[in-house]
Amino acid sequence: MKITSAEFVMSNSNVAKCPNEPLPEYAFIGRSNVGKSSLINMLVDRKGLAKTSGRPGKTQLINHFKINNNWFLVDLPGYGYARVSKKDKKVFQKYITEYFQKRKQLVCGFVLVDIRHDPQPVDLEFMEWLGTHQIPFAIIFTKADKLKPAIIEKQAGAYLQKLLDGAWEEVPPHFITSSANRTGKDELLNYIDGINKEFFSS
Ligand SMILES: Nc1nc2c(ncn2[C@@H]2O[C@H](COP(=O)(O)OP(=O)(O)O)[C@@H](O)[C@H]2O)c(=O)[nH]1
Ligand SMILES: [Mg+2]
Repeated sequence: MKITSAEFVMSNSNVAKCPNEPLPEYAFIGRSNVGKSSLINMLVDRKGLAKTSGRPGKTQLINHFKINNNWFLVDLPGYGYARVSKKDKKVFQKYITEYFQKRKQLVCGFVLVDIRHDPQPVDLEFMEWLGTHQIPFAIIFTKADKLKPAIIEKQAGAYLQKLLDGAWEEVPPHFITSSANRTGKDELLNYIDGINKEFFSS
């Protein structure tokens, strides 16, 4: 798929106020600094479209970008737990769970994980939460440029094997990417293109 246009539409923390056009939407989620904003910029070839930062983000907003006038990419802030003081129970931040539960246009969530790291509890719990709520998602391994080529597939394979050793019966679709050297761009855009075609033909 060729990207012909990419524009920022709006930021907000209220799911009800997100764009109401019936267009397919893809959301990027993961811990702060995993590379969500960089990946969006890399995919659409627009440096600085999504704000990137060396420091974990402070703003908690849902950012919509309209691509090719036909579908949306959504940049979310890093997730983490919000403590429910009463029972001291850990839950995900409200705007994130609301977004994933209420957003009808969402066709796929992309859960980003740093390819250098072993599975982290917060990522595993979020994937489990998505599974429980039957929200389709794929895993995107980021920062592949930080590993030697021979190690990349091995590290991704080990990560997926740990999912299989845990609660998952099969591994979700997954992609190996690097925003720094543009690895995985065509694969991801093809994947999105396929889902878009299904969306518009149904
Ligand atoms: N080496 C390398 N660094 C990256 C890559 N993607 C993001 N970064 C760096 O990681 C930091 C966080 O990136 P950002 O996109 O803001 O992460 P976000 O918080 O998940 O949106 C920045 O310093 C980026 O330059 C990548 O593919 N390779
Ligand atoms: Mg970001």
